[in-house]
Amino acid sequence: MEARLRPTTRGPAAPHTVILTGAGLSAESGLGTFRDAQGLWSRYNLDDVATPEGFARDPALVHAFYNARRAQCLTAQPNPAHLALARLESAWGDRLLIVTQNVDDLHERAGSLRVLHMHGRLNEAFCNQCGDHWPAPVEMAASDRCPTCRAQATRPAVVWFGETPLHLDQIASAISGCQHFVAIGTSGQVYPAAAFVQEAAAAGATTLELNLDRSDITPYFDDVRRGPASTLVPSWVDEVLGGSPAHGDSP
Ligand code: BV8
Repeated sequence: MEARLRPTTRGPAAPHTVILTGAGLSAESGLGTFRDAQGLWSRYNLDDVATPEGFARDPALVHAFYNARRAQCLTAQPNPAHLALARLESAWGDRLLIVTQNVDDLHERAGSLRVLHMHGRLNEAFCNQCGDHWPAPVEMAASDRCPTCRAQATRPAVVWFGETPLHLDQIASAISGCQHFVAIGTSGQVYPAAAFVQEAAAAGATTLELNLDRSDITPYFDDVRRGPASTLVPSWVDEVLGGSPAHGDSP
């Protein structure tokens, strides 16, 4: 990937850079990843806690799974990787789009404003009856009632396996028009997110992977850098912004 990303055209403010983030970005904030050695899927059965069928079978187990993660999220802090991406956005504005698979709010708490949560958000609740959304309480339970229709049909506003991810049209449009695609801290095992790099490459974008280890999609990237996000991401942002935080390309 060229060291300095510069928009080559002054077209409409479509993002010239799309960044896909995964659980590895929040790992150094203390939030568990899914598929690493001690990952969440080594302690929970995905089918029991991250599918609509699992929720229908045992809502209490699913609420306990998300209540624990929601509580953990409250005490977690954005790490230097989240902060660096917020700095990049303040330099590039709407020429940068972050698409995250993460359901935590660390991007937002670091200051990022343009973030699409394609797998939903831990701090949001949803009513299966009327479709309303509201800020989730830390502890949700099957007996909770929807604040709008009063039905006992509330659930975490996250996208489970077999459910359609959010913002796919906006993501597809951004990827088809971007010049640079970067994936940070994702194992590339969950679709459709795992296919974004191939879509970006087919659209002519340069592709860069920042990850601690090799992922399932490493072979699809032009450039791959290995290391923990909390050091890799800030140094990459410094590099693309011209070497020091003070510099910044105008979008
Ligand atoms: C869909 C919920 C149709 C919220 C999640 C057969 C039947 C049915 C479906 C499928 C099928 N085969 C494939 C599918 C599709 C399925 C899928 O992909 N299954 C997989 C398991 C094969 N996908 C779906 O069902 C999706 N929906 O397909 O609908 C459709 C499709 C297109 C268009 C219309 C309709 C829905 C997927 C969403 C599922 N929900 N989460 C929650 O509980 O969080 S997915 C879950 O995995 C999380 O969201 C997580 O973010 C995501 C991806 O994982 P990663 O973020 O990559 O995390 P992981 O632990 O895997 O990896 C961590 C990485 O970080 C590693 O690479 C590691 O090296 C790195 N790392 C670690 N530490 C660091 C680090 N990197 C840097 N620094 C560090 N310090």
